Amino acid sequence: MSELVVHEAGLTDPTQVGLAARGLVEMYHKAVLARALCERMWLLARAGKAHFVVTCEGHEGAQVGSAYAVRRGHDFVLPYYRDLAVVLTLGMTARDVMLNTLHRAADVNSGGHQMPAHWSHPGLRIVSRSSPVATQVLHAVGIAHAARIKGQDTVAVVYFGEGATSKGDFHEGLNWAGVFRLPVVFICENNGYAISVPARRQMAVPRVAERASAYGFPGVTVDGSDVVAVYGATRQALARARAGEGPTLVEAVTYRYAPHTSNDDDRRYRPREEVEAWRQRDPVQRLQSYLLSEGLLSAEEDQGLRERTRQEVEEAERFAEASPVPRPEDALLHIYGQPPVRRERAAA
Ligand SMILES: Cc1ncc(C[n+]2csc(CCOP(=O)(O)OP(=O)(O)O)c2C)c(N)n1
Ligand SMILES: [Mg+2]
Repeated sequence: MSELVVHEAGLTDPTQVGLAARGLVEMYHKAVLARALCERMWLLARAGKAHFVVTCEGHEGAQVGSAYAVRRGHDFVLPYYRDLAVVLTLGMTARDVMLNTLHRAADVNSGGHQMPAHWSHPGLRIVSRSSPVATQVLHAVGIAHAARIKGQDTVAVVYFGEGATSKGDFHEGLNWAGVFRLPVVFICENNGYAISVPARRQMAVPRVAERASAYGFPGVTVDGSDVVAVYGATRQALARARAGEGPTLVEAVTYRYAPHTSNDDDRRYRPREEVEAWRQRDPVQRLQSYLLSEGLLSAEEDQGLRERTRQEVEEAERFAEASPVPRPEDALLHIYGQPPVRRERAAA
């Protein structure tokens, strides 16, 4: 297991992981867009327009950094509900997110059928998940095994929180992937809490990454607020998987600033000082400072990017609000191969 390297200021040198300026600015745009969408989603929840929101503030470094390493539309990605910035980096748009948040019929994820934040997009190979935590780990291992049998060079990339690593599904999935050296990358976003339960009540080891050694493959821990470090670790894990060398467990240490979901009140289990301390290491601000100080983005360009992003979110919200809600008679669409016949009609 690697030691966690934390750069209190600045970022890992991007040239070490093959990242050029253009890539960094693209990542920054995705992170800024995710943050702006999150802020808007909370307002929509408070206004009663969105019945349930899950946001990712604080996780952008872990999410954008890892997703940027994926071969988009080629590798299969199984995100979890927290992964708004993952799906944006893979190619979902602000409109896609708003149609999902406002439960519209045109929602690409499920046409308003699934719970919000159950991300999926067939064209981008983003695979829908079930609500019970960690079940997507087994789906990813199955997809990776299928790729192996078919001789394809696709990798399955699966995301989950540290709370999910207490589930049997996690251990069964890692065990199988280790035994068959499958092309799968396990990405844990360790934010220290599973709703109100702190990590020390979930596991008796300090790092999730330690668990990989029990299944015969490497585990690495990276600073989740260093977008470049996360990219580098994920890129390496994907290369290993594609070369037939088997799985890797990547643990990105991060924090969520907001409550678990719009149904949670985190003031009951987290001191405000703790949240504030993590905000000082904000992944989006760190990337912004790096770009400005290295002259990769001027203050004017930064302002322009933020303004365009704000407009993108506003436009997406207006578009989704004007878009029709699903029709009641479509409630069973895509659920059964043969729609069930109502009992009284069947009896007649
Ligand atoms: C099997 C199961 N148990 C409980 C829940 C309720 N639940 C939803 S999210 C969650 C916390 C998961 O925490 P973690 O995996 O650390 O992810 P985070 O939300 O912190 O990103 C729980 C307990 C569930 N969905 N499935
Ligand atoms: Mg967690």
